[in-house]
Amino acid sequence: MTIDVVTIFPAMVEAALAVGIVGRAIERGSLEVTVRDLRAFTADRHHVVDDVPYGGGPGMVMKPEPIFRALDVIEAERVGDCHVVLTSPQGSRFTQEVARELGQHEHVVVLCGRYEGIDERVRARVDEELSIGDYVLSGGELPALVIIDAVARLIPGVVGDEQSVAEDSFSRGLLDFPHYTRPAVVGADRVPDVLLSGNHAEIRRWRKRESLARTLARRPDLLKTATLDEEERRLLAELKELKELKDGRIAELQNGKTGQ
Ligand code: 4HQ
Repeated sequence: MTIDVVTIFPAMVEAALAVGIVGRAIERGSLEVTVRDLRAFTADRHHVVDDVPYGGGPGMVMKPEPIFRALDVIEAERVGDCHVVLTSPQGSRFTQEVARELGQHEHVVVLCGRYEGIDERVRARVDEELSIGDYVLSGGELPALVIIDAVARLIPGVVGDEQSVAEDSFSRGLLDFPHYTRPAVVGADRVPDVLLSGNHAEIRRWRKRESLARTLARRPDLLKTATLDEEERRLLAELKELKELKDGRIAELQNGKTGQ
């Protein structure tokens, strides 16, 4: 898979891509990323990439022609279809599922916006507009890096342990279970006995239960789409019943029914 990133801050993107799991993937050739400096596609002496907005108002808008020239060059270099992504708060939400879909494309181009945004006519050359979340960033570089990181992890061999990718919380649609390492005791805080028991069936069950309990407490929305096995469905039913009992008791206490 190849990814082209178009940005006015190539050094920022390159620095982040040089380290960690993504850095190693690129080194090994599991993933090819070319970072393109948008200013290299300007035609004027000062390499201007922005201009004032028609209609007035604050801020600047990214000029369309440098972006068009960058896309022309990339599409001429890459054999086959390029899937063009624009990062913007107006995009659809980038999720693990979208990461999986992006990974199916041979060539992906990520356009990083800056300033108030991009000239609307660029959208005609964009296949998919993606937002990494509902907050305002200064540019599309961090979203591009988020997208590349999530996509790279799904390429076979990029994450050392395939098992850990398959078990990653969002692969299973559930939140992760709690993790512990040595020492077994820190102050008064002990590692749960089951993890020291050596009973692997019990450990598996405990982890499933913890994953489900956390998801139910923190992200119940995820349970609508998670794929659960038989045991998980049973554990979830148990947890929901417990929660109902607990909520019932709290309501009773608040109504002053208990202890009277
Ligand atoms: N921006 N998810 C404005 C974002 C963003 C986001 C990127 C800020 C583009 C022009 N992009 N620029 N959130 O906030 O993707």
